Amino acid sequence: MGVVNVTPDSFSDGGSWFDRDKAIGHGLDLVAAGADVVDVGGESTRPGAQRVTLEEELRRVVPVVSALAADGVPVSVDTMRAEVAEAAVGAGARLVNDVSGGLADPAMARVVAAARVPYVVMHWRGHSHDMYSRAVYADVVREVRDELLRRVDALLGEGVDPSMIVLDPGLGFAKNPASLDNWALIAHLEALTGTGHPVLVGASRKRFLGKLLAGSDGTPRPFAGSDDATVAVTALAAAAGAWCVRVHRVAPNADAVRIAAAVRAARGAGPGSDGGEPRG
Ligand code: PMM
Repeated sequence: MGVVNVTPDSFSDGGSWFDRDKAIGHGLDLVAAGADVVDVGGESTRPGAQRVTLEEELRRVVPVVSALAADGVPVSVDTMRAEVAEAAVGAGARLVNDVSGGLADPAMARVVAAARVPYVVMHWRGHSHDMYSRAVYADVVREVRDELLRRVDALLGEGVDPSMIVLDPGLGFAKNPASLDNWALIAHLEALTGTGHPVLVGASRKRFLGKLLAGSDGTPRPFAGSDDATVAVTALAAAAGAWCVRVHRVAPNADAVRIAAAVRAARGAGPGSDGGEPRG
């Protein structure tokens, strides 16, 4: 999944694709680089971000979704608002990606249930302006899984088809970048893959990577400087069974996904597995 942020202020790509034509061109470039889906968002979720209005989000997102979809691109819409999801699906989006997992807008469940499109339910504890104050965990892996499963139950109760639900640990969202929160979730992805739902991982250019890769004076690595680290996380996540990775630079991550798939296939066919004859 390649990212197109139609925003002036996203932390990871700093407004590069705010212009509509540039956003559309970038989406097409991401597909050429190997993206299976292009995620179009009009609201920045960087730590501390304030919300945009509904009208502004619609104005940013819908024309880009519609142009890319008309070009045959599989488009996902990154939104917490039911009205934006509905308009984007009407404009051709094939997936709804909701960083709030349906918590920000009670109407979202009804919209995705009616649209019958895959729905990414991310772990979320509140809007970006104060999300770090909510990053308090006794056992981050268990709590994230349990909170996501509670969301799944609520969504099923509102008529969402379980086979349409994709789970996402929400790396960087209400996770302390200076703690092991994000790393624990990556290390124990099986807590989510074991639920039977496909899993999406969004590590690309996140603050916790820059923190890990800080210089000797403690200055975090700038966002674009963590692209290689993103590829490393992609390889690990894909090898652990992630269904999708959401990334800014598609080509090297697409390679990493293919490598992980080859390793998984070889593991399945290797000695002692059910997938093939023991060798040697
Ligand atoms: N991260 C961002 C935005 N949308 N969606 C999902 N499903 N998972 C994520 O981790 C995620 C997301 C923030 O990153 P950006 O500002 O670089 O787009």
